[in-house]
Amino acid sequence: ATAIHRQDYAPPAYWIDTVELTFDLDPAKTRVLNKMRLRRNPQVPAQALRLDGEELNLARVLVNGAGTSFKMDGGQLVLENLPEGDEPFELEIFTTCAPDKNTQLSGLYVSEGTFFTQCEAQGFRRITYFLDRPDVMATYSVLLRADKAAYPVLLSNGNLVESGELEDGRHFARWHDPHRKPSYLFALVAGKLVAREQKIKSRSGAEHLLQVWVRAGDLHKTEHAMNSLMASIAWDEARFGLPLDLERFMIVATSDFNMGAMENKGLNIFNTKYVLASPATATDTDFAHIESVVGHEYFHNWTGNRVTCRDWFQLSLKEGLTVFRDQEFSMDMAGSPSARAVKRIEDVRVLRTVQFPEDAGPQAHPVRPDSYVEINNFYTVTIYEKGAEVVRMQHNLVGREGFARGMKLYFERHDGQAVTCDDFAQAMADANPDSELARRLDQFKRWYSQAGTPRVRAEGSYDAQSQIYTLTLSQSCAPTPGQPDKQPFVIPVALGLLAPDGRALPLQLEGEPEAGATERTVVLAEARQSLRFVNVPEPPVPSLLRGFSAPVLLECDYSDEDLLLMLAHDGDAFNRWEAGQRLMLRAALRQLGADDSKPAGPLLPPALVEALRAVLNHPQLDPAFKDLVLTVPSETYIAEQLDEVDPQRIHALREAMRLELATALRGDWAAAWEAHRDTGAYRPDPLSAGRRALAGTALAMLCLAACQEGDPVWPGKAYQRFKDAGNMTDRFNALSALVVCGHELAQPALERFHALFRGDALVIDKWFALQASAPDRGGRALPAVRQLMQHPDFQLRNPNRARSVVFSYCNANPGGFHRADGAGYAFWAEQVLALDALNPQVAARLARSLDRWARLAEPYRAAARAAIERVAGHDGLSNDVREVVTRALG
Ligand code: HT7
Ligand code: ZN
Repeated sequence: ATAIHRQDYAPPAYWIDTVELTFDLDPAKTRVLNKMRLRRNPQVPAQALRLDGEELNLARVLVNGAGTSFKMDGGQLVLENLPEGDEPFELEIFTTCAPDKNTQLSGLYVSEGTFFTQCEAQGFRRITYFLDRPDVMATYSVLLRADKAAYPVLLSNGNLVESGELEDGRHFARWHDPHRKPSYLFALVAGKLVAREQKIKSRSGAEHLLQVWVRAGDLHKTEHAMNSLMASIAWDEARFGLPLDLERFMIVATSDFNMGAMENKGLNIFNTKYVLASPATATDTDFAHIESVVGHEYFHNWTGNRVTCRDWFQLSLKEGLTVFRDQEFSMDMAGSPSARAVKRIEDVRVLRTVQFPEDAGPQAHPVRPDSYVEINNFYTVTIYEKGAEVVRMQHNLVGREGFARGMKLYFERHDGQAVTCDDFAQAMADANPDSELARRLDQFKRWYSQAGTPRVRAEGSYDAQSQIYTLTLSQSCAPTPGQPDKQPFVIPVALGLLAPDGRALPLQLEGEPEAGATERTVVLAEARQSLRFVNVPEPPVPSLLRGFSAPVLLECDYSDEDLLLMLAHDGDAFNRWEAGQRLMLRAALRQLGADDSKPAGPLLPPALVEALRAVLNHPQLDPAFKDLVLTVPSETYIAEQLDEVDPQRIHALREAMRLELATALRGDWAAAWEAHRDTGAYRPDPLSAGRRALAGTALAMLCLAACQEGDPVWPGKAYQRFKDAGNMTDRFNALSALVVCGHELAQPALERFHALFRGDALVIDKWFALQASAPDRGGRALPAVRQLMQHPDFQLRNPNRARSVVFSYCNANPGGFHRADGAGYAFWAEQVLALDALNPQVAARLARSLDRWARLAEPYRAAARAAIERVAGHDGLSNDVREVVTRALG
């Protein structure tokens, strides 16, 4: 397969104005009639029409009603004898496809007897021949015909125009979407479904019908999704003035889906995981994810659908912006400043533990990539999460009002168009001509073109006599594949200065007439820059990169005392949390740097333990925030700080640190459990979710300490909690506490859990995932995983189930996966190949588990390399997996 390059972009040779699709739906052989009106693009030299197609059976091609000659070339349907001139012409194409054979879940497929489509990025070409690229936008009319008993509900984009009966027990529905759209936003659904409905009025007084479609037994689990949709609609109108532009907005849930959800115009299709929730079956995390994914897909209606991408290199134009919008939505919904900070910390944790490693490894790519082989491999954390950070920095540089102005201009200029990341940044800058963004736009755009995480180094010096504090900031960025040299980035650094007693000092830069606020954002744009703060009465501690104002690695030689001061007093909740993380990380790295793997004394310094105790017992702090502060940095995050990684050593060390925290704070954990265990009637709001999270961590810590000492009391309490919990969060936390500490009550609890929730696929996914990520205990994880795969409920072809077992083991169980005998890696290779035969997109995601193999210490490194080579050497590998392993081997 050949790479596609951004620089080769050329506009299409033809435009497609209208598309009339007729489907005769049949799982084994669906007939598709595609009638299009096309015209030549006068801006492009005359040439043949080349239509994309994949796994289609072509029956007939007519041009203006008459047969025509055509040829096939590399899967494309090529038409050379088309009418000349600028007049539109009609092209009719008859094809068939086999939805029940479609295990890739791209194009038209069947899930539990219902037809679904997934067209992003290039699935439409698996339904009919088409110019399957996002800059070709057309108006769609769709006629669906199917057996009425088997497929009573027939849905497509837009408005229902007509429906009725046909002969032989069949029926039809005709849909028309008034909005022009690219093919990747086309959708249809046909099957036995029921809907929760809600009528709403928007600010303008327009009425809309909202529907959430699910299988009959799931209707009672759709209230939260519907509430989330209504909240999303209200939020987008209030914050950005963007109304719902459709009479009908539908969400449909399927249990077979490659990703989270899809923003098809007016007919969003969701993984059931992000729709279905009841207090008895879904955790607080599930509820929060549903709110943010429903929001994300809804927000795409403007950022993605009304204004779409010119080509797939611009994917972050819609994804980065829409992630930024869903993050802001969740923060605004969370309400309190502390709940906002918790959300920000959670988002940054994902960025640092998943995106930073991607940006430092063999798959590193810019937010706007320069080339790809398989576009599905580029739905990455860099495009999504780093892309959102790039939008957030623009927001920080122009301010909240300025950002709203920029959005308004963006839609004024580009509504109905397919555009580029440059167009977005230009609109932001033009709407804010006096901003730092406008002044430095070209340089700022390096965030789109240069891969890698910049490293910012901060050095401070205080002169008591002049009362001047000088802060020197410098930046660098390591080479990434294909980009050996990096130019300086524009880095907004939000900062404050803390006095030795923790007070926030007013900030006055040299040359300014008077002191201003206690926080400000400075812009680092050179390789090295110095700032001189005047009238600083005492040597300050700099609180830098507040709220994680830029996606960089910050290095500063803080003393332990500085960090303890920030942990106790920093006015910025993010940096307060960050100080605790730095202290724990420092303790971990100290031990990893020691020759002896057995620590002489405690791993966590007593002052840190006391500081963490103070946070845990603090009367004012939010429980969710406490829970985050008391969580030891992840193994991936610790590993990222090292040049050579011994995963077993890191795992053992982190477990030892957790045990120390569990035993040293035993009484405090018990008090926290008592104080937070009851949250009253279940509500998924951030405050009560935070209380449950802290109670869950407390219980886990207490079980850990107890199991270590053979004390049966806390495991007994956990088992009791597991049995009588009133909601899934408490029940699952108790179950997990037993499994993680390895108590004998874990087994009966697991059996009981399965019996209670048998038949509820999403809950059984949790049951599988918990066991697949359970501690290794002398090599037991891998055999346990193999056994789970023999369970009658296991099936590899269902992506959620594959993720719950195979991905959980390979990505969320480092102690079990990184075996010295290489058996974990051999299992990975086996599963990548097995999945590749069914679903290359999902296989390619699993293939990413060994991205960072080259940094592993021996014997892991050689074994990992051998496993990757085994996959790479396999005949008939998909483009998806081949691209990943080729990059991995470099
Ligand atoms: N825009 C959607 C992307 C998506 C997708 C991409 C490739 C293959 C399958 C897929 N399902 C959904 C999801 C989103 O970001 O909103
Ligand atoms: Zn998206």
